[in-house]
Amino acid sequence: PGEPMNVLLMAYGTPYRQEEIEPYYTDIRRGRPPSPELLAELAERYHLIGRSPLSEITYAQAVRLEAALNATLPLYPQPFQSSPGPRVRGPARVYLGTKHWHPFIAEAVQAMAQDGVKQAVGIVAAPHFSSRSIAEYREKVEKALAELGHPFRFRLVEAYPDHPGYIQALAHRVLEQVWRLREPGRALFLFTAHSIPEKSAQDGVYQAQVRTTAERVAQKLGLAHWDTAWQSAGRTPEPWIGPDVNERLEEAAAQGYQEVVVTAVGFPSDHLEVFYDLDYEAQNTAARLGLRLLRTRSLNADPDYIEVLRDLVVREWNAFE
Ligand code: FEC
Repeated sequence: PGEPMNVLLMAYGTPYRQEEIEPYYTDIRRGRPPSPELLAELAERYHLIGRSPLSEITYAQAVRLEAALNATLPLYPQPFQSSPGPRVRGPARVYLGTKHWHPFIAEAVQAMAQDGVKQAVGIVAAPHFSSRSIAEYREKVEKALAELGHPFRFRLVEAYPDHPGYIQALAHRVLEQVWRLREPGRALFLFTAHSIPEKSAQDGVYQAQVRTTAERVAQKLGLAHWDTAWQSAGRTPEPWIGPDVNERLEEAAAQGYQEVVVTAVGFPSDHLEVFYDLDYEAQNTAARLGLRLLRTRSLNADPDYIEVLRDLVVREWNAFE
């Protein structure tokens, strides 16, 4: 009783400055520095998009989630049956930890321990479970907790591929693109998520969750033609799950589609892999194929997505016995 609702919001992290690209990339590669060619190629991708807005968006999500948790009035008309609010109406505190750059997850856990946190809920700004995403966030929290002698109890929201508010928020944005189509009934709707190596995806959980999200959105909008595809596969020789979004666009052109709407359901926020991989690379592929490609805008720190995070966090907090 009286314990504030402590939340650890986690996301991928991005370098703030150009000179941080190398150590960031080294962290992603688990401490192995990239070759000069790989580094130059990544720096060029950042250069082409200007810079990634991921850190600002993640920060805005944390600030707004904290405000939503502390609000006594709902900030947004509820599109779904949402949870009533914190059981203990103390001040809620949201800490921010990112996987591959500052503030690192371990730094956030340390700050929480210093503040005397006894119990906390974690949530990742990524809706689908995979051994290369949510599982790694959990490992990082658990390692930091173990190093500090387990200062607080921790529960993690594992995944939310079919949360009704999340589906509603996506459907709302896909609909904005439907309005722009010349022939909505003849367009292909592609729902993408980050590819992962095949060997990390053998249980099929990740693919099934992404499929569920796509299916729910398609059902809600009554989309006639839709599919899932994978994007942003890493630059490694091992096989990654496919089809890659660019391959799927080739296939779409061969199938006679003229308009395609792509929605990156695996990422709530705008960042390098939306602005480069979709808006630059996939757009170039589409142009080459004579396809009209429209990209659905991201959820970012918009109130409907914040309400989804709030609902999930409150439910998880209430699951502490
Ligand atoms: O805007 C930005 O600066 C950061 C964008 C960014 C997001 C992101 C999300 C995910 N990743 C996932 C898996 C992998 C695996 C590897 C990998 C590599 C990279 C590289 C960059 C990068 N990722 Fe990422 N990812 C983002 C950025 N990612 C840069 C390194 C260059 C490259 O390969 O393109 C391969 C690691 C290895 O080499 O061992 C695997 C997954 C997600 C979605 C879930 C999440 O957000 O956590 C899964 C955003």
